[in-house]
Amino acid sequence: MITLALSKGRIFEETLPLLAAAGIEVLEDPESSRKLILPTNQPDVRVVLVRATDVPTYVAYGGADIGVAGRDVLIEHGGAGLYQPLDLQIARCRMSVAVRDDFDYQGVVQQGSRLRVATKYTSIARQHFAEKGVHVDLIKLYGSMELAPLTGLADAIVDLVSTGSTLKANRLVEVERIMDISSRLVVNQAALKLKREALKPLIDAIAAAVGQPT
Ligand code: PRT
Ligand code: MG
Repeated sequence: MITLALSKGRIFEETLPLLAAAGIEVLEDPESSRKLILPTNQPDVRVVLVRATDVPTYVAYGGADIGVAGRDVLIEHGGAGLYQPLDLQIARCRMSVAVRDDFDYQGVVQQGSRLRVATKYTSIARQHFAEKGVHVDLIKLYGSMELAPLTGLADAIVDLVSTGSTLKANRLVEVERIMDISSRLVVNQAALKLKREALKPLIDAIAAAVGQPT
């Protein structure tokens, strides 16, 4: 049995065509089913639904053999125990710094003042500002980062941006792009050896579907 960990929403939706290219069809829709384990048309392949941030944990500890996770999630997790053979180029967005449209970010950076930054992505934010030589107080949040600069909790946020409409709706502006983000295939290192006969053709078929050799 091969267990594939996916999160509901964009990652599930965008992984489906790649699975189809590998001959795998998920037999239930996670949006209407309450099941957390979904069967596929292949009796020896099943999908487990977990939170996006839990995918690396499931795969690293062998709760799933393989999974799909965003680069943001993988950097914050650290990636220990995971083999990352493929960038799937799905669920693309960017990690950016954003501030209120009336906040002088460049001024604060040039003066060398401390910056209060709210984010879910503390590792990425810490590294980014350390490289710039900007002193920051990081405030860890688990969601609705956009609210932090509007309420005075923070001067800036580090968050994912795709269309930019969430920032715009909250009168925030993107002042720096930190990195491009897409989702990757992650594989449990032990499973890759023990279940190689089943996993290798699956990884190869997905690689062919995204146009990358393995
Ligand atoms: O939503 P939930 O709390 O259940 O979990 P999650 O946010 O971790 O999962 P999900 O499914 O929302 O995101 C899974 C992965 O998709 C992330 O880890 C990213 O790698 C990737 N991804 C791609 C995104 C976005 N685009 C994205 N736009 N993840 C989140 N967003 C959010 C962003 O945080 C912001 O709140 O969408 C908002 C901005 O979108 P725009 O279009 O208004 O700019
Ligand atoms: Mg989300």
